[in-house]
Amino acid sequence: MTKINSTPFKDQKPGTSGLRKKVKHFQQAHYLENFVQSVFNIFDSCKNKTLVLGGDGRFYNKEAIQIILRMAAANEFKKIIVGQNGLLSTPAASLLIRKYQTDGGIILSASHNPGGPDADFGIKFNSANGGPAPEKITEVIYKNSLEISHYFSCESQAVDISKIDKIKLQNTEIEIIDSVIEYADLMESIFDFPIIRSSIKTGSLHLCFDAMHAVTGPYAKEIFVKRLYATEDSVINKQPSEDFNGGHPDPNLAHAEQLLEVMQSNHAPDLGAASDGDGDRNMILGRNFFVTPSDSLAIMTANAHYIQEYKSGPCGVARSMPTSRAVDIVAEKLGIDCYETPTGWKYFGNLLDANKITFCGEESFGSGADHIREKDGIWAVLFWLNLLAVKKKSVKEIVHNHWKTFGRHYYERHDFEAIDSNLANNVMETLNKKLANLANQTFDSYVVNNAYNFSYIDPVDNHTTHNQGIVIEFGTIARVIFRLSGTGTEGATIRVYLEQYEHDTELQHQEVSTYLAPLAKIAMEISEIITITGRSNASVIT
Ligand code: G16
Repeated sequence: MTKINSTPFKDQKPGTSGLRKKVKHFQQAHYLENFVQSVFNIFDSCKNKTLVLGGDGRFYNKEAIQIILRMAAANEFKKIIVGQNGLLSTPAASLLIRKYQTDGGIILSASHNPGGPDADFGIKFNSANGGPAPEKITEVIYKNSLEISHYFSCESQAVDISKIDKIKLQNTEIEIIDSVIEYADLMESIFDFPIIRSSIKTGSLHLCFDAMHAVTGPYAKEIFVKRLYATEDSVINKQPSEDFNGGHPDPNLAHAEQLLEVMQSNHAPDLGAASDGDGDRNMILGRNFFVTPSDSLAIMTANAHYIQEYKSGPCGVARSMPTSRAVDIVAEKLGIDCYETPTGWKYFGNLLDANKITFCGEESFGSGADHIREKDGIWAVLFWLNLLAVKKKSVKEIVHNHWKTFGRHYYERHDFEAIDSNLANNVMETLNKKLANLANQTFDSYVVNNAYNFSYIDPVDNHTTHNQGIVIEFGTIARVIFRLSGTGTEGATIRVYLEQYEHDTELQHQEVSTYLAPLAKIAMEISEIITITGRSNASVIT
């Protein structure tokens, strides 16, 4: 074991989902090591501790795994469970932490951000419940990173993680396991594979899944092709690549172009779906039809009883604050609780552990349930496949019927990316200053009835989180929300969320941007984004 002296980096505060920076930033001497030691230092002693380790396979994944294994051995961990070739989707890592009751796990991913030597890398710690470490732990990690003076490592040749095996590195056992099988088994235990398989075999259900050259390729092949008999070409972009084949592994209408083309063609399959870099996000499409993530959560909740595993209905649901309120209406009708949390999957962990919720979801293309403690892209696709196989209706019909019953929440997110941080902070400060005087002000025909900076008190442990975004409500019908992203790696990203409820079935089929245009104009006016940042348009609209 070698003790290596180091000095703190001041920028290792975990964001919405761990530490995300440019690869080159991580490659600075001692940078990754400092953060990893700061994680290890949350344990009084690492002896008798076991961790899961894996990542989405992006550039620097392989090197980082070797660095972490050497450090784990030097810190005298009992055991590290590593995905073969260093690959684990985020949901699979969460499952393994829970299944093997480890003390947590380290996941290497920058999620939906691009990969490659000039792109992004990330690392996050998940706790023993399988979920992203809650704030009280990330705060300790950050504090450790500011006080660090040394880390431990050891001399060793690269550990061969290409084969299923058990190896000793000093006194630490390294177990290399299949990255896919146990996750696929879990999915098979939740969903009705025979009914999905039979619909696929008889040709009444066709799927196109876009793995976006990211980690889900091998999972999709095992589950959709091998176990559910979908044709080989039902999974596209299935070969994981270190730079996602030059693409942006973000499953949305802006980045999943090939899938979109398939779903708009004359022979489009019944369900189109995509996942992101690390497999926790999902996008659901019907033939020439997009399902917003917020609607997807509401529809899952309303239709849970069609899926055997959830036949008695969810015990409760949760959504992040900027996610549309579509699920709230369903929850009210079902008579179950609906929680509103800050953005970040970590805030769902306590609610899931306390059995207060079964499903949770976010506008940022994330949905999941109580089977693990991460959002789960393939789980969501299987949910929809199972639903289509049972209901024998198209995606579009299911969504339209949902709107007819519950009303439609028109929804759009406008991202202003890579803004100078000072200017972005200026926008948020301007909004904060205006909050006190916004109530009762009229913009067009919209009257503000409430304006606030969102705070959250965790109902399980009473931990309070402040400053989670500015919300401006126009009655119960419409909202605009502003917050700074916590996942970007370049300057700051301002997210503007627009939402408006439409109960009139005659008005539920308008073009989204047109319908929301008046609200978008008001959001620009109140926030002064254009004047302050000099940007007249959002970089991406989803
Ligand atoms: C992460 C978090 C999500 C969050 C998303 C966007 O997802 O786990 O909870 O909604 O980032 O966060 P922000 O708006 O702060 O950029 P992922 O898939 O990137 O890990």
